Amino acid sequence: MPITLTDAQIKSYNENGYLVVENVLSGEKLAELRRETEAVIAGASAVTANDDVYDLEDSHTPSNPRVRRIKNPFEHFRYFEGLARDPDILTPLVSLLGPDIRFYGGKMNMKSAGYGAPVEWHQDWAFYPHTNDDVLATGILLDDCDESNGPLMVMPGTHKGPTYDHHHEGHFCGAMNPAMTSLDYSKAVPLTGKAGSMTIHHVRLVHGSAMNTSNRQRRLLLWEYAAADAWPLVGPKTPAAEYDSRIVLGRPPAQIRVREAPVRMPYPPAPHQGSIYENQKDTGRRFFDTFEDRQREAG
Ligand SMILES: O=C(O)CCC(=O)C(=O)O
Repeated sequence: MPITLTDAQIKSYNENGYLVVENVLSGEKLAELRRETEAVIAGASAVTANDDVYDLEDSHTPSNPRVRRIKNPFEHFRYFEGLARDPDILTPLVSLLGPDIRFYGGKMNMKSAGYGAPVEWHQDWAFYPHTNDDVLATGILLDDCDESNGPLMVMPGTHKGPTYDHHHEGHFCGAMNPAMTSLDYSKAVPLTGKAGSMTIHHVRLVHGSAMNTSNRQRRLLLWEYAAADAWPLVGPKTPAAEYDSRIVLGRPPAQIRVREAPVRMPYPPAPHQGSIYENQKDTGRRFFDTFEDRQREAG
């Protein structure tokens, strides 16, 4: 049975900007997600450079495939297209977004054991502001996730605060400058849980994640959803004519809803356009250690 959020969970989401919901996918459904993911990853052995599907670690070679992200899996693979519409994922969102929900986009982020790359602090809103902020991202955990394999980390309550600058030297870089905010990052909460759990974070919530230092991988399927009457200000990521095909629950809206929220546009674009990993290459002010930093420190 799909899960409906409790009043306490809804209150907590509204106050803190995040939730972890347990047992959203289990048994054969979780096994199928893992199988389908592994089949896509196996395809990376034929690839030498980033393309429309694969974002590769710098150390990737076809004989030793290292995939950092599967880009837009719903566009390339029928199974993932169906999963974006799965009632087990959508039902808990109804109390947060309303009965009409549009799928905005998604990706699978992989953090391989021992070197999986960090993601610098950012707000998704800086990448894709909408006419209102009833927008969120869900994260299905494919693997048990604890503090050592690079969980998503969130800064509670920041979804009610400012939109931070995500630019560096005049270009969007998809990362905040941690030194330029008064946030106390020691208060970050790791979103840990068993495989099959689903994280939910508000589009304005500050979040990031550290390198995976464990000997276990951490795969996270991130799906982004919006209230159907929130219209993206950046794009179009999806051609307007196809937009209603992305309504995954309920109906397209008769009108778009505009509600005030602090917006910064992600322009001019990052010199390294592509995934967040590519964008953040230009940040020049890292918070999280990378594998290369650790190697340098080890001499
Ligand atoms: O994979 C992660 O740990 C964080 C990913 C993320 O925040 C993003 O891709 O926007």
